[in-house]
Amino acid sequence: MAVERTFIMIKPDGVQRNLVGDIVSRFEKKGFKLVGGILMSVSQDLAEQHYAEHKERPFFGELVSFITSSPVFAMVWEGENVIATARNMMGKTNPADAAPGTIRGDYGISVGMNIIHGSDSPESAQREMALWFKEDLTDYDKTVNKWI
Ligand code: RTP
Ligand code: MG
Repeated sequence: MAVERTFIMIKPDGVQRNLVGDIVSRFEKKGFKLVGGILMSVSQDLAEQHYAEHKERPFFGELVSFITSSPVFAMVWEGENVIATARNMMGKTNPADAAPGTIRGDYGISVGMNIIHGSDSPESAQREMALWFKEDLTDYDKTVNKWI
């Protein structure tokens, strides 16, 4: 299995509800490596580009206004199979269907405010990392990784 990178974003509700530390901790404890992270306000343009695949959906306007309403914490995580594993750690899109033990299953109630975004494929991860992280990501060795 190849080492991958994925784009993860803690949405405005997660930042406002003080879940940044818990979520970062889950990915660290799992064994993934943080290679980029920034707390930022999201422009209308960036939000629309990020969710472009949903632009014809009825909830698009609400989704964009939610993502631009308050800062997000955008990250890139690296590790073996990290794209699919991060999605499993997040749980199903609707927190009502997300299993306990997942981020959305533990902390979310509504589909509109579901705390976290994660890339859903290698193609999405490439596109989203290029969109959100214009500067280089940080390459470094983590010696602990030989135990994972
Ligand atoms: P995300 O892109 O945010 O990681 O979520 P996802 O892949 O699990 O779900 P996706 O189908 O890509 O939907 C994007 C976001 O749109 C909102 N949504 N609202 N009101 C609705 O019926 C509805 N459906 C989707 C959710 O916040 C979802 O995360
Ligand atoms: Mg999605």
